[in-house]
Amino acid sequence: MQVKTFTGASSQEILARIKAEMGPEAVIIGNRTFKKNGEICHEITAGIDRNPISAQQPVSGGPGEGMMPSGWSEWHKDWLQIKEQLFALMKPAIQMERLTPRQRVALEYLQREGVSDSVAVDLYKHLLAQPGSSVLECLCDMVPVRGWSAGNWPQRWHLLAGPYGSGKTTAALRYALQWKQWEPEARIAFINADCLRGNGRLVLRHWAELSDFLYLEASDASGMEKALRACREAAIVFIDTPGMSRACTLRDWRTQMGLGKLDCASHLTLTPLWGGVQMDQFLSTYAPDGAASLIWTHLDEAACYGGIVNVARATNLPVSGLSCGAELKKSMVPATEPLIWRLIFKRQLPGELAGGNTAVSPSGARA
Ligand SMILES: Nc1nc2c(ncn2[C@@H]2O[C@H](COP(=O)(O)OP(=O)(O)OP(=O)(O)O)[C@@H](O)[C@H]2O)c(=O)[nH]1
Ligand SMILES: [Mg+2]
Repeated sequence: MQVKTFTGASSQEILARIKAEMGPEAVIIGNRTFKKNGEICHEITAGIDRNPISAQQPVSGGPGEGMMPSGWSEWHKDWLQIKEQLFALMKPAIQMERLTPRQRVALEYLQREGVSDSVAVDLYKHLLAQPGSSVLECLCDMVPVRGWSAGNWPQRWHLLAGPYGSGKTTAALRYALQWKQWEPEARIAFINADCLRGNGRLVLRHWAELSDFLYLEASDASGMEKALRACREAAIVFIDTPGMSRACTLRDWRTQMGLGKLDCASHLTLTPLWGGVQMDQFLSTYAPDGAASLIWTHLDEAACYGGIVNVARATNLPVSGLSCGAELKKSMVPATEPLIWRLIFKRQLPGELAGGNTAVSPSGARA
C-alpha cells in the first residue's frame, strides 16, 4: 500500500491531484483542515494498494509524506481481512473442471498446505491464461528465487533483519561462512547492531573470532558511523540487527542508525510457522524498506509450507536461503527452485538433499 498526504487550498483541488497522481483506485484514509498563516488549509491522506510490498518506492518529498497515519496498522489489518474475504467469495468462481486433472490436484494440494485464497485465485487465472502450462511453471513465475552466491549477490553490504529469534544471527554467520569457502582470502566483517543483549552477541563474537572475521559493535548512530569506517578494507560486510518493536519499522531503525542511505542488500529471515495475520504484520514492519531477499528459517519445525508462496506473492522478493536446523553448519542451503518445490509439494527438507545435488558454486551455478 502506497500512502501519500496532499495539502492544498480546497478539498476539490486536492482530490483532483490525488486522482491524477494515484489514479481512481486511491482510497481516502484521512483528512483534516487547519489554519496556516491565517489561511485555511486542507490535508488529505490517500492510499493505493500497489500489489507487491517490495515494489513500494520510498516516498520522497515534503515532511510527513510516506508516514503512516495514526491507526494505520488497524486499518491495514482490516483491509487485508476484507481482501481475503473478497477472494474467498471469488473462490467458488474457480471452476475446477476447467483445469486438467494434474492442475486440479496440485491446486487442491496447495490450498490444503496453506496457500491463501487470493494466491489460489491468482494461480487459477494464470493457468487459464496459459493453457497447457504446468502448475510448476506458473508457480515459478510467482515465486522468484535468487540463491545466495557471490554471483547473485555482489553487493558489499548485507543487512540481516527479521523478528526476534527468527534466525538473523545464524543466517548472517552461515552466509559469511559460505562466502569464506568461496573466497578464502576475502576480508569479511561483521557489525553487530544488536549488541546490547547477551546471547546472540556472544555467539556472533565467538564465531567471528574463530573464523577470523573483523567483529565490530554499534549500538547507536555514532557507533555505526565508526564501524562503517572501520570496515573500509573489508570485501563484504554483514550487519546483524535487532528485532523491531511494533512501533518501529526497519526503515525507521535504519534512519535512526544513519543507515538510511547505505546501499545494502537487506535479507529478511522469516519462518513458515507464522500464519496470515502475523506474517502480514511482520511484512509491514520489515519489507517496505526495499528488502532484497527472503531467507526461510526453522523449516525443520514447520508442518506445511504454503505460506512461502503467499509471502512471495505479497512481496515479490526472491528467496535467497533455506535453513532447516539449529546447527550453524550444514543447516542452510542457497535457495533453488527444485529445493523450494520439493519442500512445498513433498515436504522434503533441503538438508536431506545436502551433500548431493544442492551444492552451489560461487557464481550461483548448480554443481
Ligand atoms: N530448528 C531450527 N533452529 C534454528 C534455525 N535457524 C536458527 N535456529 C535457532 O534459533 C535460535 C535463534 O536464532 P538466532 O540466529 O539467534 O535468531 P535471531 O533472529 O538472531 O535472534 P535474536 O537476535 O534474539 O532476535 C538459535 O538457537 C538458532 O540456533 C532453523 O532453521 N531451525
Ligand atoms: Mg541475533
